[in-house]
Amino acid sequence: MIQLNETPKAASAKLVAWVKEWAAICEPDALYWCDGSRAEYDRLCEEQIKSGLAIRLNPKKRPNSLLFRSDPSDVARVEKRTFIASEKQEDAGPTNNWIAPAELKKTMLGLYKGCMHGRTLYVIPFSMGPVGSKIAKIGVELTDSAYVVINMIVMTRVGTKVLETLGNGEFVPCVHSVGKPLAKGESDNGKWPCAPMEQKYIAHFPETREIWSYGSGYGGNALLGKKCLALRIATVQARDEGWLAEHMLILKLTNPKGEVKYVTGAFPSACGKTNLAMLIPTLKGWKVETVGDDISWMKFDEEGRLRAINPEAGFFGVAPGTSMKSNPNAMLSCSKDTIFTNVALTDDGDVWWEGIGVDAPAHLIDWKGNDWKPGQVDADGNPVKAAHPNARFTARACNCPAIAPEWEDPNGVPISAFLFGGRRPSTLPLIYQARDWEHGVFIGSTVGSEVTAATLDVKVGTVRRDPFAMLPFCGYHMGDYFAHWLKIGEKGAAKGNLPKIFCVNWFRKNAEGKFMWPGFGDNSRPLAWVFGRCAGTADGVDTAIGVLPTPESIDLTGIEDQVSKEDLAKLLSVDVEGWKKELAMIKEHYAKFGSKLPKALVKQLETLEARLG
Ligand code: SAT
Ligand code: MN
Repeated sequence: MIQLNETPKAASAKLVAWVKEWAAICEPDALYWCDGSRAEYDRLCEEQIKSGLAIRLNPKKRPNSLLFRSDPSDVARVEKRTFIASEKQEDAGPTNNWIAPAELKKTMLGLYKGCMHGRTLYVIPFSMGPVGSKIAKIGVELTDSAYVVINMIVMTRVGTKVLETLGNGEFVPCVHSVGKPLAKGESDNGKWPCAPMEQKYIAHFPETREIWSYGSGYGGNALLGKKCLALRIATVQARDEGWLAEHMLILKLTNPKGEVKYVTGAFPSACGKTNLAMLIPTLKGWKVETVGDDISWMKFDEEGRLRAINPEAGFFGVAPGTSMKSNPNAMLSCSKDTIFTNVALTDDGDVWWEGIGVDAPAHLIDWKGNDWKPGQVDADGNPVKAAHPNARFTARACNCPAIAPEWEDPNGVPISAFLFGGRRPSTLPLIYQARDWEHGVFIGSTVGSEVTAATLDVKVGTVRRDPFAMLPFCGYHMGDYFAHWLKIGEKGAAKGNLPKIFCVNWFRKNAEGKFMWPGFGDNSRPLAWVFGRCAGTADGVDTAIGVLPTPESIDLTGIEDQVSKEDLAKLLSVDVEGWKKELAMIKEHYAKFGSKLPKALVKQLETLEARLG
């Protein structure tokens, strides 16, 4: 093995020894310590282009941007190959896959042995959160994928400064390999390297805070700072240390008087979370700015307020459906300095995807690298998509026009409200407020969303329960996680500065199956109510399910022709029959957690049942 650069002076003996140990297992041809510099990023991009794995997009259209096409078998996070390997199965709980850590390590070490033949082992020191922030955490990822390195440079803070901050301190060790060793003289030949499905493992060892990933090069399977560290491992750390690691956007809301509140929100996938984080209000005088679009880490400050940081530095956004209409700020974020994966390529070297807001040109190269024309169908007569539905853009947060100036404040921003939401065509009102923290935890624990596409093994149209939008992201037993949320409430109650909790639903449909609420920028209207409730200026009425806005307290100025008074009344009413069905579904959902389901939540359920009459 050759070492391509010097071991950084700031690297601790412990870190160096750990790197050495893994190099001996994986047997790479070369070892390289990443410094996170621009020159390094550019060099790695050039290497990827030369090796045929990436295409440079037309710099006049998409400056400094690349397109990658993954293997068709490696296009998304694979939940069925994701494991929480706690010592006891019970600690992983009913929502996680489990294998005993010793057994899993044995299997994976067998795979790791010699897995980096013909490749370079990159060492990526990274910080989740502003370097040096008290809320931030440091990880070190070992990977044999240069694609992972450049994505980590965009999505996290990488480099020597991280090592200097780390010193001799603790880091989360993250090991990753694409699982495709090369024979002597063999190269990838422009083909995305990965291992077959049954050899893919995304493994978390919560007790030892380790992450081992093998066989996939895509997204959350491979960029280990994101879901693996910032959620699955961080939830365990947060439980032990008394803070919150959540799958939440963070937005800054400014009212016409210039007053500011920060709001976080948890939504299952396909509910427009990134759109909400970057929303452009239609309500005059209001402003939304982005602090984060996916993950929020929150710790109490001295005043008992939860302060949040976005542990990430970029957006790993779903491209299809993103347009100048649905999310102009996301479109502008990926207008330059962006890594695209599995989108379509235009003849003039730009990108295209379904729902980009402009018609497809007469010819494209699709995400599989094949010629594509509009209206093309496969052998079964189904339309062929030009971009994969989970095609992504990896864009720098600093390129987002709506990024809040304080998004990198190491102290975080004080949170006034939590939103929980899902895609619910019936029953759930547009918005309501929890009566108190415990009720809010009940709402979070019962989040559900309609399954819209064949993305999961669940039938389209059914409601999939996704508590706190954390179903695949909680590193321990979900029942204990609910208990942790209740404990945070007890801890925060004394100082009286706990965020208020709300449930939102932009997706209610009428009898004709049409959306009753326009959504997008008009979601600023319920947000204004949230602001008002936090400021003590907005009216609400206590109902069986929680506090609903009075119809007058939702500002419809300018959209009176889109939302009638009757529609608004319906959007803000309690559908007792629907809620009775909902109760039955919640009971079924809760049954999964057995004796770990906190008593306080059982009581919430009973209270709701009694209030519905
Ligand atoms: O692939 S990621 O985990 O980064 C995104 C997602 O699937 O939620
Ligand atoms: Mn997410």
